Amino acid sequence: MLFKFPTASQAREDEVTPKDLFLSRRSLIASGAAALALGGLPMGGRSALAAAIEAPTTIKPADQKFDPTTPKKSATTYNNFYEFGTGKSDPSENADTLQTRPWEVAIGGEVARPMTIGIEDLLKFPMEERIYRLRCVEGWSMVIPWIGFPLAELLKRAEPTGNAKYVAFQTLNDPKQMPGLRSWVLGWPYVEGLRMDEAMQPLAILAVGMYGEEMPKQNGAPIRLVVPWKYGFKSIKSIVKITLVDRQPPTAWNKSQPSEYGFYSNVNPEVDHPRWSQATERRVGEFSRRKTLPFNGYGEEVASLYAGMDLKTYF
Ligand SMILES: Nc1nc2c(c(=O)[nH]1)N[C@H]1C(S)=C(S)[C@@H](COP(=O)(O)O)O[C@H]1N2
Ligand SMILES: [Mo]
Repeated sequence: MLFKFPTASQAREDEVTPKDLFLSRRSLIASGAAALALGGLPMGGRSALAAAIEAPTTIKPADQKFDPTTPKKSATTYNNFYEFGTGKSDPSENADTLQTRPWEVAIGGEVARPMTIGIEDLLKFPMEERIYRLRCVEGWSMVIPWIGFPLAELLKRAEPTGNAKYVAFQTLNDPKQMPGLRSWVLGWPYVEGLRMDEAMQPLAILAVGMYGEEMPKQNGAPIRLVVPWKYGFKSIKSIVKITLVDRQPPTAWNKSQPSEYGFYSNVNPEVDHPRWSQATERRVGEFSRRKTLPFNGYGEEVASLYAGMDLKTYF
């Protein structure tokens, strides 16, 4: 399967509508997976298509076979993005004030090549579709077809130094665009962090789209992290800053409730959150609950990162 990602800088202004500016997608008829991900797909202008980036698609077969993809409508109207309010429908109702162009991500700290990279250049990374489970610590989950590229690819470009042991992420912090910042819900800006080896794990992606389309604002446009083996709150949205550091960085939920939210936050059915059992989960759109899997089902790929660690202590 091929995706086409025309970017604003590649498309001629007079040939495209704003909707075309981001991405269009070739039909997916070549694959049986098509039916899962097909939605209303915007068609790109001619030049946009000509200049598009083509990339092979990776789909996790296990997810595809046993887990139906969550309807796009649910994944884009049932959100946590507290910068736009704490209700599940608040982000989809309020996030239109987020300005996603121009957008830059600053990468610095323990790197040989600090840089500021614009969204147009971020869109030039080879894109893949990854169907991942997203497990929220509140007890619900979704299966979402993300479009993005491994975080490791961006980090490598900045050339981490030997002192880079962790990666710190920061969300945009603009009360004019984000009404939720006017009240103290969390200490703003939203920040998150990963250990360096977690950040380099190829399952950890920076996502710029979902369901074959540009990332909706409520889901963290224009670029957000997706770390599928960790609780959803680690997957920080609308990132403006990435800093490589030598010490474990503060994280938004850990700062606000350290007894409830640890730094690692690997999905673990055996370690309950003080207020919510983590043993089972409800897929958004389904009624019955299913068993939560260790590392959210990605143990084969990531369990070795935590060999020898007591996951009850390092929750
Ligand atoms: N900046 C920011 N990122 C965030 C959040 C947030 O409130 N602010 N919520 C987190 C939580 S709790 C979850 S479960 C996921 C939800 O992602 P989704 O809305 O795309 O499903 O985003 C995470 N990223
Ligand atoms: Mo969450």
